[in-house]
Amino acid sequence: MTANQPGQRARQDRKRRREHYTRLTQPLVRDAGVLRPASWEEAMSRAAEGFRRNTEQHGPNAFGMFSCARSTNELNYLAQKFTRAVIGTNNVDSCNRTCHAPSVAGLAHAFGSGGGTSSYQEIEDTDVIVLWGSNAREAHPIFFQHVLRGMRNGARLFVVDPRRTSTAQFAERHLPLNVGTDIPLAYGIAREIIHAGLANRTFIERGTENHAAYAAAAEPWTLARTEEVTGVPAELIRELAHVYARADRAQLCWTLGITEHHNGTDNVLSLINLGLLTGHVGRHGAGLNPLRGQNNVQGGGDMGAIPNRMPGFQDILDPAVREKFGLAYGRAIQPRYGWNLTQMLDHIERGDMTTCYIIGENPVQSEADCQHTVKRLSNLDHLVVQDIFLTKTAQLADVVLPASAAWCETDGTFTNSERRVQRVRKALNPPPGARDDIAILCDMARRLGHDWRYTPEQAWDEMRSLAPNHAGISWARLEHGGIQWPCFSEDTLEPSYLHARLWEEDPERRGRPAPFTVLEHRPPVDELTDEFPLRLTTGRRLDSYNTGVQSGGFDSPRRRGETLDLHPVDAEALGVAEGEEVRISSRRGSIVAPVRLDSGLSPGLAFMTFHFPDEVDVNAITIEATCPIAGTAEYKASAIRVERLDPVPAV
Ligand SMILES: Nc1nc2c(c(=O)[nH]1)N[C@H]1C(S)=C(S)[C@@H](COP(=O)(O)OP(=O)(O)OC[C@H]3O[C@@H](n4cnc5c(=O)[nH]c(N)nc54)[C@H](O)[C@@H]3O)O[C@H]1N2
Ligand SMILES: Nc1nc2c(c(=O)[nH]1)N[C@H]1C(S)=C(S)[C@@H](COP(=O)(O)OP(=O)(O)OC[C@H]3O[C@@H](n4cnc5c(=O)[nH]c(N)nc54)[C@H](O)[C@@H]3O)O[C@H]1N2
Ligand SMILES: [Mo]
Repeated sequence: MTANQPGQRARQDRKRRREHYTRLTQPLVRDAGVLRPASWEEAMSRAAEGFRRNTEQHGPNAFGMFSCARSTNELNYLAQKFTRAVIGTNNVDSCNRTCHAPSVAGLAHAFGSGGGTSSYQEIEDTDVIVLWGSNAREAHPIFFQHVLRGMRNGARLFVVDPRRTSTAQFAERHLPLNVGTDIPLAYGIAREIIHAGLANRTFIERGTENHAAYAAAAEPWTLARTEEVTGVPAELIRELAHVYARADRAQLCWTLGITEHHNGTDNVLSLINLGLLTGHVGRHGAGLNPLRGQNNVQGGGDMGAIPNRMPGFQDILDPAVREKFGLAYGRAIQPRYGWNLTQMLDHIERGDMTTCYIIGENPVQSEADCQHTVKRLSNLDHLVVQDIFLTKTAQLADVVLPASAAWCETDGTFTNSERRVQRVRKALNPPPGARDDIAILCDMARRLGHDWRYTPEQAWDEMRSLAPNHAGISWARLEHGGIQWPCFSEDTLEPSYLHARLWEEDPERRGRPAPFTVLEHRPPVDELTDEFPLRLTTGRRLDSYNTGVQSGGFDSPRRRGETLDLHPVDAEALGVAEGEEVRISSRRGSIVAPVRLDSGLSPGLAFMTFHFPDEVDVNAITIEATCPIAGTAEYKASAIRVERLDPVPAV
């Protein structure tokens, strides 16, 4: 090997990546099994014709829309309208399904609406911050700045995570629980609060119901039993219980460590129970907050790009809601929930969904058990993918449409995790040949007989005329800064936090109480056995983004590629060294990756990302067990076996 070979290889790697990550600038259509360049006219007419053919032959429910959580509110509004008014089905969803759908379902169950309850300012004004199943320093670095400011103002930080993450390193206490034991831990904390007389009687009496049944269900979870099941020392559980309950104001924030489980919604409800028990909701500085994932996944759901809600979180099963939208859209809204993304994939497999329009999603690399996803998508009669790159998903399409990148090449709005709607403005022209997401969608609607001509602002104004909780947020107002929903009129603002009503003395003004939910502990589906003895959890690193489509083409000084992170004790038992490539197998399949040692893990626990699927396809081994309420997969708990590639021969 000559001295400059490694450098040459790195340069070749970079060149290969840059070529692979060249933006899409020309539509593609499939002929004789191969994607070839086409004119916009040809590609659009093929795309529209395929939708028409399939819905005529099989009815509107044969169509599914995957909408884009990276694109604007205005695109998401029009994508759901396209699905409901042009095609006539409620089958519209987005990556929220893989992510925070359990948070939305849990919050809606407890409080009637699915948004986080506080503002970022309140994170700075609070006394205790609990980050539960969240690696905010790496995955929510902007939010984490508010956490740091809160700490500078005196807040105490607790982190609940199986790994000692970089977030945990900032905390006063880190509770390293076993994967999938969040419900027992929440129960153990609750029981301690109840027995220490620290529950908030006023709030429980005014704002909640079902407390007695909940307290009874918590009773078996003594500190000793909770320690045994969760692996967290009893003293730490007791301390968190006392600090959280005694605080004047506390914020409980969670992310995917809670939601990406086969019982994700139950996990969310177990945290909501803690907020209800202590009255840490409905007041300034006290709240229950999922930190949302993609830049506009909150907005996508708010805009109705979900199968059960119209824009503004209005329930499709409410006849008055359907009537209002039916009149406005000139087409009756189906009186049933559509299929969510997980269900759509099932129906594609069964053959009763035959066509999909995927705008800015890469399910081939993001869905659990992705070999299965490829098989399913290949079953479609007609697949249209609208993206900024030629993804693995786009490579399966019949028509590929090159789009502009919402965050810098279009005008519109995004909504962040504190429900704040903010303007985004076009700063760059899209590459020649790419077209704006909304312009493409309007063209598609026109080809299917609907004379759509929307500027982003017109789409927004139509949306807020139909969604009372957004009615007061005009673009003119947004010139002066972001506005949180709910905002009912153009000359008022609501408090920055939700559900103050639950504290009202007058029962009339209080409205529906928030219920405690009794929950059962059900361990991860993928069982640990002698054959698959290690627990694999998957997640993120600061330097990369999701399936790597948007980050993989650029160098980062911190990036080291995919690794299998192991505790040194496990590595020693397996006889593997740092950097050594190993085979990682689950009940779904096998992949190969180099080992990295991380003493922040517990023995028995391994970690990988899903940022480099072109090199190491982690979702080939994750399990597709899903939460029956929210449809989210258990990305956070697979059972694996690790083997050396070149076992040392026995002597
Ligand atoms: N840099 C970067 N930032 C991102 C993204 C990215 O790819 N890169 N993606 C964005 C998206 S789409 C999302 S949804 C968010 C996700 O943001 P996060 O949810 O913070 O990210 P993850 O790393 O997936 O998971 C968080 C933590 O859950 C822990 N965990 C695993 N199992 C359990 C368990 O059983 N219980 C508990 N309590 N914790 C557990 C993991 O150890 C991990 O540290 O990040 C967003 N921000
Ligand atoms: N193993 C494992 N798998 C996971 C997870 C995990 O923790 N572990 N997390 C899950 C989670 S939380 C999520 S959110 C999903 C993410 O799953 P996906 O959303 O499928 O994955 P991304 O890589 O974020 O893909 C985003 C796509 O949008 C395109 N895009 C970006 N901007 C625009 C735009 O303005 N317009 C258009 N038309 N396209 C655009 C990008 O090019 C890219 O192809 O992955 C899930 N998969
Ligand atoms: Mo996400």
